Formats: sequence, C-alpha cells, structure tokens
Amino acid sequence: MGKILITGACGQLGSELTEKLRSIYGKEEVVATDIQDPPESISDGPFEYLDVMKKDAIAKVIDEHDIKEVYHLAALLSAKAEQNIELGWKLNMDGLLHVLNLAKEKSLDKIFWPSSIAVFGPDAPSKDTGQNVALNPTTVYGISKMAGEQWCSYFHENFGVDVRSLRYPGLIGYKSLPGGGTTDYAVDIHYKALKNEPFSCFLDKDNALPMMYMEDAIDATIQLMQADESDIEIRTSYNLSAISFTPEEIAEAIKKHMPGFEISYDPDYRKKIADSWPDSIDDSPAREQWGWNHEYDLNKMVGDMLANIPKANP
Ligand code: AKB
Repeated sequence: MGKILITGACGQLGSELTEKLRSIYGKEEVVATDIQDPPESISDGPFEYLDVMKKDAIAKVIDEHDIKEVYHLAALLSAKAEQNIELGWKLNMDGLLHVLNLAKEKSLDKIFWPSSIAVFGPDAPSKDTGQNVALNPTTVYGISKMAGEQWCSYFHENFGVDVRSLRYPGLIGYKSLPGGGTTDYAVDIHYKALKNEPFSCFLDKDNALPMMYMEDAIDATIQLMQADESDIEIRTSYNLSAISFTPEEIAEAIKKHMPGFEISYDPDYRKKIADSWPDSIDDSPAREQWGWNHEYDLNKMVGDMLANIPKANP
C-alpha cells in the first residue's frame, strides 16, 4: 500500500487525525502538509509545506512520497470565509478540485474530504435535520461545502474516484485550537473557565448547534475510511451527529465542575451564521450503513476537556 497524505495537517482536525493515522499505519506512512509551521507533534514525522491552491505542488508531493490516500482538510472555516469571501471560495473549491482531479489522473485509492452542517440553510428543518433535505446555505463556506459535495459525487459517478465525506458538526477537542469557525466558542469556553476568567460568548445563550467531541469525530472518520466500499451508499457526504447544546447549556455543564464560572453574551456576525444552521442532525444513514455510534455526551465531554486541557498545555 502507498502512503497517506494529509492537507491542512496543522489545523484542529488535521493535527489529531495525523497523530491517529500515524499510530495506526506507522509514522513514516503518513505525510503531513500545511502552509504553516508544524507543531512538534507533527514535525516528528514526514512533513511538507504545501499550498493546496497549487495543483502541481500537490502532484509533486503525491509522486515523491508514493501517496495512495488523501485526507484533504485544508479549508477556510465559516467565520473567516465570511470575512474573505474570495479566498474562502478559491481555497475551498480549487483545493478540492485539484485533489479530485489528481485522484482521477493518478488512480489514487481513496480520498477523504470534510463537509459540514454548514451545507444546510435557514429553510432546512432545524431539529433532527435529515440527510436529504433541501440545501440552501447562506454562507460562503456553506456554498463551498454544498458545491464540494456535488463534485465528490460527480467524480465518483463519472470517474470511479473512491471519495468519502462527513458533514461534521462543530468539533471540540483539547489538543489544538480551532481557527475561524462559528462553533469555536465551545472550545474557547473551557480555556477561560480553567483560567478562572469570565467568558464572553459571541453567540446568544439559546443558539443551539450540533457538536461532537474530537475523539468521536476521529473514530467516525477512520470508521468511514475503513468501511467496505459496498457499504458507502452516499457519495455526497454523510450527516454525522453526536450532541447538540446551547451556550447556556455548556456553561451549566462547566459550572458542575467550576461553580464560580461566569458567562455573558455579546452576539456578533457569527450569530447570523449559527442562526442559519440546524440545531440538531439526524444521521441515521451513517448509523445504519457503516455502524457509526458516538460515545461522548455533553457532560462526559466537558469533564474530559477540563481534565485534559491542563495536561496538554503544561
Ligand atoms: C465552523 O464553525 O465553521 C465549523 C463547521 C461547523 O464546519 N466548525
């Protein structure tokens, strides 16, 4: 088997996925790439600087490292893309199309590409949003994810590219910080609590959003990529769900550990983005077709975050 390439490996998801894939397949088998300097946890294995908007540069890494599988994670998240719409579109679309075309041209084995709950717009049912409801996203990020899903399906249908995808909810982990997302508050809140500082939230207290603990997100990703090709019936992207909570609810869960914790609300432009997304997701196709099951609920996640952030940041 050839090696695995990860783009956007220094990001919140990328850094955890790099570690996990290296622990499964061996350090030398997983080539991490990014445009930023790698943290130590990534630079202790193969690393290349790579701008995914340059197709030739991606092709060179694929050839030089005998790559057969790509986890293409490099992207601008929702809040950042809203502030730089041209870059949001260019990075998110060009990067994906380059990877899909290279998968076709070089007969790569498998591609993973993350979609998001951002594909849904305000007209989708807000509770238990199903797999096949209308997608009318109102953010640049959401539009890029919706178009990307259709490209994945197109390359699978027409060129046999084995591309697999998940619509991630907001991801919460203690090993690295997210950057530029609307769901980032749910990570930052733990850091403030541990510093005994009050937290000012950029969403309203009742802005419910679908969320997931990073351990679950990594398990889902590996499970999807290891599933038999015949079990993968959806080639756009699978709904994926674990928990759903409001800022007020996560603050209450933190207060169980830190009774003095204080939260206040100062909604900004990100509230409009959150308002356009579902409150919760129905992911039954993922559960039925390849056995997905989450492990962490809100309280278990908060307890784990509060226990592990100090260990990860000594
Ligand atoms: C974001 O907030 O932009 C991301 C996402 C939900 O895709 N975390």
